[in-house]
Amino acid sequence: LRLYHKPARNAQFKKLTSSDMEFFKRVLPAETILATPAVGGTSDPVELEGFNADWLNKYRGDSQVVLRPKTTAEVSQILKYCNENKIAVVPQGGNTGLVGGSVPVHDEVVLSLRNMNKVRSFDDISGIVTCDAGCVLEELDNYVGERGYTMPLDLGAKGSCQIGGNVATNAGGIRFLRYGTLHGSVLGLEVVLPDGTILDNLSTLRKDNTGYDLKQLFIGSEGSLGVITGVSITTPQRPSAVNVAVLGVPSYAAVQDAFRLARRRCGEVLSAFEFWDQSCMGAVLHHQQLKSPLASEFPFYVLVETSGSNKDHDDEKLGSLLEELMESGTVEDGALAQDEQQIRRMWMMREGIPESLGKTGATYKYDISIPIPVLYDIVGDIAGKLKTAGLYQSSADPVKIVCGYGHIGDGNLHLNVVADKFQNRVTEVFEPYVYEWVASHRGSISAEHGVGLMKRDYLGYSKPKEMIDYMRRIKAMFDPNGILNPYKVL
Ligand code: FAD
Ligand code: 2HG
Ligand code: ZN
Repeated sequence: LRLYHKPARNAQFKKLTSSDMEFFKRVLPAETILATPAVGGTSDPVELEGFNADWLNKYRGDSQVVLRPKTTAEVSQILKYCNENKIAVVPQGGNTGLVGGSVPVHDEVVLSLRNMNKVRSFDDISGIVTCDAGCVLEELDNYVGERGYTMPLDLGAKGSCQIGGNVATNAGGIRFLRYGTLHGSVLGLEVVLPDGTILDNLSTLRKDNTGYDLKQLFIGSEGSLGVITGVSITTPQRPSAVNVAVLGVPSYAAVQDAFRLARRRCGEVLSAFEFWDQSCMGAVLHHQQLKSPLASEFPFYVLVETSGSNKDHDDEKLGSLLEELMESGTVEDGALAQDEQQIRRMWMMREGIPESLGKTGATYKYDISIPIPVLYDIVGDIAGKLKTAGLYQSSADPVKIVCGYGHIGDGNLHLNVVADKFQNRVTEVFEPYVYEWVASHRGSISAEHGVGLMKRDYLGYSKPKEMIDYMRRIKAMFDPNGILNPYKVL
């Protein structure tokens, strides 16, 4: 059984010895080290399980040591030592990544940022926050929220993912439509390189054209170039008026029409436009114990959110959009949230999808960017292929759900296939077919989740050889011994 292709251990990496452990004990407080008896420690291997297994329960490493430094200086000492001794290291944030990038492949040391979780400064006038990389996204959002601001990104994993992990994956999420990419909102980074050098670029300047913008290289580098220890990021004003509506839509063409009209009518206050299909809805209602706000089922659902500063103005705009959509038949039913609790429930109907599919079975995830008009075609295409292969016809078949959802406004589809377990006969139906399909539309095989281990062998479907060669050169320049997150990305 092959869950995923696991590259062989690189024999050039050192296996940990007691002298390595002694070094770690010298530079780190005892309570920040987890080490199993296999390397002379006393931790129960079960304690390390959470650091070795990913959120999907698909990728699994065999690390015997987890280091949880509290300061940038400690990170620097650890990396310098590991680099000199060719000890492989996996930087880990909240371990919510979906491409097998955050867990070891073999016995790499896990360097967890969870003890670096302090806000360093906040500027009340500009809304710029500077913090440790291990701050949990939701906690940061609460912190800036109390001061009248909001984080420019939001995602279903907000309760566990860390800002450093978000930056390392260049996470997109549900506010991307409004606030754009982290390449724009991150103003500065503090990064420790494998040789221990601390790159202090924690700028809080909006404008700084003093040559190459090195921090951009680390945004989306997935722990392969350096360990991000500090982040400064600009945060927008927290909107005082938020409206959310869920719409029942008869076709994918109508989803696009609704998006076009939403932009036209609510452009300046539109803050999210998400969609999902009936298969997702079935799973989410069941597993989150929610009730649909709509009277019947629809092939597609859309969540529209407006965020602004004038409730009456936004109510009027969203209200007339909904009227127009209903009158034209673009939307067949709709519900507008009446209070905070209903807003949360409607968001749960969208954000609860990954977890609900995970509760249904082993979930294959494809996170793709494609021009919006053909984006959903792949879902029917894959369902058809699985049916033809005799894998998705009756309840006895291994495939339970084939569904699509995502950030339609950003041209980003999440194609998910849920099976009773991960298995070759299912995988072979859509890999590498999905990647070939994406390449034929000049799309991206990773819109927002990254490459990790899952897609490193498929990078060529989205990037020309010359670009991959330059990526390799950049990797070799920052990490000549290849100790940082080996086997991933490239
Ligand atoms: P981890 O999972 O721990 O790590 C991810 C990668 O970053 C790894 O390669 C790791 O080595 C590296 N890394 C982590 N921290 C650092 C650091 N400090 N320095 C250097 N490298 C580091 N993603 C989206 O883009 N949009 C979404 O809407 C979205 N929704 C999600 C919903 C759910 C329920 C889940 C489980 C995941 C979702 N994701 C989404 C995936 C997304 O990549 C992560 O949630 C998040 O950005 C990863 O942060 P993390 O702290 O958990 O990082
Ligand atoms: C989301 O948008 C996340 O919910 C997760 O990016 C998507 O699990 C997925 O496929
Ligand atoms: Zn997403």
